[in-house]
Amino acid sequence: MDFNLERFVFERVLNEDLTTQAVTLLGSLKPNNDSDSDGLGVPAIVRIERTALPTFSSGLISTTSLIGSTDIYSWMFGWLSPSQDRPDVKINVICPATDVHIRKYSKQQTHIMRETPTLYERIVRPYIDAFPASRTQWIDEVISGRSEGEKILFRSPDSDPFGFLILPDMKWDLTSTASLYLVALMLLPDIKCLRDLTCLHLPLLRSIRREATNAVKTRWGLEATELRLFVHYQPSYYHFHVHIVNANHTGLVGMTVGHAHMLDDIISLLELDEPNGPSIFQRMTLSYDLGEQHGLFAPMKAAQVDYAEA
Ligand code: M7G
Repeated sequence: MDFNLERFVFERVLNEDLTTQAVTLLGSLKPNNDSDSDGLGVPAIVRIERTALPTFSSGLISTTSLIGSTDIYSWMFGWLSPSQDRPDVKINVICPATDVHIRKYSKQQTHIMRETPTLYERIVRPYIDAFPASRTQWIDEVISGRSEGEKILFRSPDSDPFGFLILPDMKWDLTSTASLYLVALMLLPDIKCLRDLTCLHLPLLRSIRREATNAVKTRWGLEATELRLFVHYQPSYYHFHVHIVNANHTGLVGMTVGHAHMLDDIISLLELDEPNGPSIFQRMTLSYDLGEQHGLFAPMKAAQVDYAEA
């Protein structure tokens, strides 16, 4: 997909993050062919975040250079002035953006939800099952090799029922080891989330830990202790994956207590499980924060027990 940001028509600011000096904009991208249209474009989210500049300018991006692109997602460097060697900003574009994207990236209050196994069965599992396949289209593109094929760092044999691949996450700029961010994606869609994990998956989880550590050590010279491996609950995409991040790259949105679960802890908990009984993740209450715009928010909020009265 061709992204010429001059075709972006700004509508409103979805969010501004003063800590990272990032701004997320909603607008539309006009079609390439001017003659074809009544001028209406497709919804687009453009998130502009600072790279290593001492000051931020929201001025016009004069040049862009694509880092990667899959399905409706593209990420690129941007130059505010073409003379600079180093890019000024990293830009993520989602186009066409769905309502789910717009809600996810909008500023919102979060609440802590306690999800018992019963609430999981009654509310969360049906929500996951109803997720449209289009939401994980980007994962199909990557696994089939149609997208980002040249970036794959490790891939299990396709015959392996618990196979996975490792590649740079689109959150990473592929350049700075300090912000190294990779993702391990299961080849098959059977495991949707943390709740599905059992001790049968221990070889898979240990294998992800081993291969991620090896790949990072060989290519970027980081030790195992310099990596933070974690799993999100709730994730944005219900196709099992593990986040692999430089341990010193902290303060990211996806690292809050409750939302991020250390892979080491997950392995350790599953090791304590009885081999034939239900998994710890099928038995425990999981607590996490949920934004008011999240699709699970309303039913989960309505089902919460008031602990002040319990
Ligand atoms: P998540 O926990 O489901 O959602 O993780 P999050 O976005 O709230 O963290 C999915 C991970 O996949 C995130 O770290 C995304 O940055 C990453 N990711 C998402 N997309 C659409 C792509 C993509 O197209 N390519 C790559 N390489 N990574 C992606």
